[in-house]
Amino acid sequence: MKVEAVELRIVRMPLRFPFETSFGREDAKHAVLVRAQADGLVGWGEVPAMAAPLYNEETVQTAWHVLRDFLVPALLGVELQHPRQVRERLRFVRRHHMAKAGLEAAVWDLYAQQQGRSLRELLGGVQDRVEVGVSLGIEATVDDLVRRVEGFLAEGYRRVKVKIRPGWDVEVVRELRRRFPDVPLQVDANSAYTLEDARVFEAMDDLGLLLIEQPLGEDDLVDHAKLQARLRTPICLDESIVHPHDARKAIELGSCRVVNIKAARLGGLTAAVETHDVCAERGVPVWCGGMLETGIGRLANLALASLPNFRLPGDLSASDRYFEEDLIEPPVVLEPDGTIRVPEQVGIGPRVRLDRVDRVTVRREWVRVG
Ligand code: SMG
Ligand code: MG
Repeated sequence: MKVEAVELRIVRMPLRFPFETSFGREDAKHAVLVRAQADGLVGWGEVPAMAAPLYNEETVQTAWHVLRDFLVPALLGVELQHPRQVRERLRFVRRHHMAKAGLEAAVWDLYAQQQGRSLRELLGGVQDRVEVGVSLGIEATVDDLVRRVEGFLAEGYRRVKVKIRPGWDVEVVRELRRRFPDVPLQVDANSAYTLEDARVFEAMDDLGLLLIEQPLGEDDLVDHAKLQARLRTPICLDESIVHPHDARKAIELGSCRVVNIKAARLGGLTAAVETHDVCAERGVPVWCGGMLETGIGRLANLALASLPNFRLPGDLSASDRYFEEDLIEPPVVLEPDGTIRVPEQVGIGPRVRLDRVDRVTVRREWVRVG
């Protein structure tokens, strides 16, 4: 298979509700969509970067630049036997994992269609539905947060994750635990603390949390190991794990007991599967993280989350958690048992509604051979 042409688009999708984390507030989801053509087929991938480099170093603009000027030209016209070869082909560009992941995802979708198979099958997925949870941003008041949690529980979500930051942590989580004594609950700090704040996490240690996600610096496996040694609650790393070998090192150091897997952060589905395997071999459970993806990225995440070592509910909510109208049809929906079905159709599954993509596109350009 040879990719003949790639269309890049920057899209901006208004969020139904603003989403606030320890690093800022978002009113819209920005992404780069990658539409790749080969042999009369079209494959889609998503770069779920943000408008600003707050979660990691990438933005939709950096992804646009790196895709347009380096990654896409390096892939066009190249004979590929399997999408796993994309990672090697793009290795000459350092980092820019989200940009790489978006392009690789489009090739996975193309290849799956060419083979007449689902992405789930190709990746080695074994579950036909995956357990999911909802991720909640920081709200104006604890009462507002409680009301939002009630709403999502009523919709059928079974696991709740809340964002924390200094000043919005122990008291908030304690109150949630008081109001929802049995709900599987976890927190995500997005690197907002240092080891000097260990008492914050010690104070949360008896609240029965599933895990504490990325409490400390993204580049700090050593202090995470020190913190984990002081806690019974598992630490889960997100931002720190950008390569499969980071997972191995974190596990060996004792920096975490659970790993969040995002193909976007790791540079693609190939690296995500490898990270899954590294963790599985060491008996460490993983779960699928999210970046408020549009349906395009969401479907790929679902396929990934069907691998056997995804043993905790993912940040994989239904399309209507974030969007009035998703880019795919049918949209991703929550089943009454709090799961989401993994598509069985070829490729990523549901079709992409180009008319809707057009409506949210703010920039587009074709990149072709020559
Ligand atoms: O996709 O439902 C989702 C969002 C999940 O909280 C989520 N993602 O650090 O895990 C994380 C955050 C990163 C994005 S915050 C804008
Ligand atoms: Mg996180």
